[in-house]
Amino acid sequence: MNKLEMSIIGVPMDFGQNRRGVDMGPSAMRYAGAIQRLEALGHEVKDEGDIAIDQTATGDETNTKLRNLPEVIETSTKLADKVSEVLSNKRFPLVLGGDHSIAIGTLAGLAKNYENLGVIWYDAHADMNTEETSPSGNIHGMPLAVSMGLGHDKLVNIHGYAPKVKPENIVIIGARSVDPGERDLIKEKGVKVFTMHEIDKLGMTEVMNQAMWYLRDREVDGVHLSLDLDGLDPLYTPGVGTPVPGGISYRESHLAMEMLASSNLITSAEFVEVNPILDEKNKTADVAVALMGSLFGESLV
Ligand code: EXY
Ligand code: MN
Ligand code: MN
Ligand code: MN
Repeated sequence: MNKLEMSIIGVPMDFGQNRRGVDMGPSAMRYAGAIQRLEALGHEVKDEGDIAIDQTATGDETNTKLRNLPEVIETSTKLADKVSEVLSNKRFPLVLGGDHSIAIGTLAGLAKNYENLGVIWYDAHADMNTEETSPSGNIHGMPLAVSMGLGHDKLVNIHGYAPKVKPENIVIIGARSVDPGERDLIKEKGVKVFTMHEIDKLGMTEVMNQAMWYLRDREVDGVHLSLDLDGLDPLYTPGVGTPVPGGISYRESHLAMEMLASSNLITSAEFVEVNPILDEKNKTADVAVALMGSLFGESLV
């Protein structure tokens, strides 16, 4: 694994959903030793600090179809600028969430710098709702739809362009809780999905090989890993806002990260939905940091 010049960006964001506490995810992952773990692997790590979010804000209670829309727009805009700045400094962006709505900003900051960006979405969910299809109005269930150019125009056009990602360049791994509207969109747009059924049937090695070859065949010039800790089974990562039983195991996740490390495909990453308030001690942040170790070469040394 090449030694990277990495920039860590914290996004203490909980406005994309309604479980308070996930704004403390970045601190929890720093406390779990994220920086030290990556430095121990020989990477040069710069902590860029946190995106400024007004934690005294109570959010926009009026719009129940797009909860806290102004706060999500503001944070996504700031994050997109920061990610783009990190890329312009030729550094590797590692984003620590915060709820999964932050991916709207991450992908907005990334995509403009690539011709054909690929995305691996490691998640129990498809995060592909729009205001019309969402059962909750929580924007953390919408980032993939938004990044494909579907949804509220102020979200879709963050950083001044749209879409960010082509549907055929997206691979979802670990899905087991997908809403009807998301199913329709996945079929209509031809998004590649490896649900838990495929992982059970094929095994993680085969799923990861198929996922990586799929993206190579798409001739992507970069791959963003968006890892939602609720992709793992809640036995391993209980500190998440929307846990779904029957998830990916701890070792399957390390294998997936180790295979990505060997591939040298990943050009940016984010780890999201760590909520220390819902956690057992700091277990979920500890798992996130352990997976970062495998993603950035730990098991190959
Ligand atoms: N699909 C449900 C919704 O849209 O409300 C649940 C979304 C959970 C999203 C988490 C971040 O992955
Ligand atoms: Mn908060
Ligand atoms: Mn998610
Ligand atoms: Mn999820």
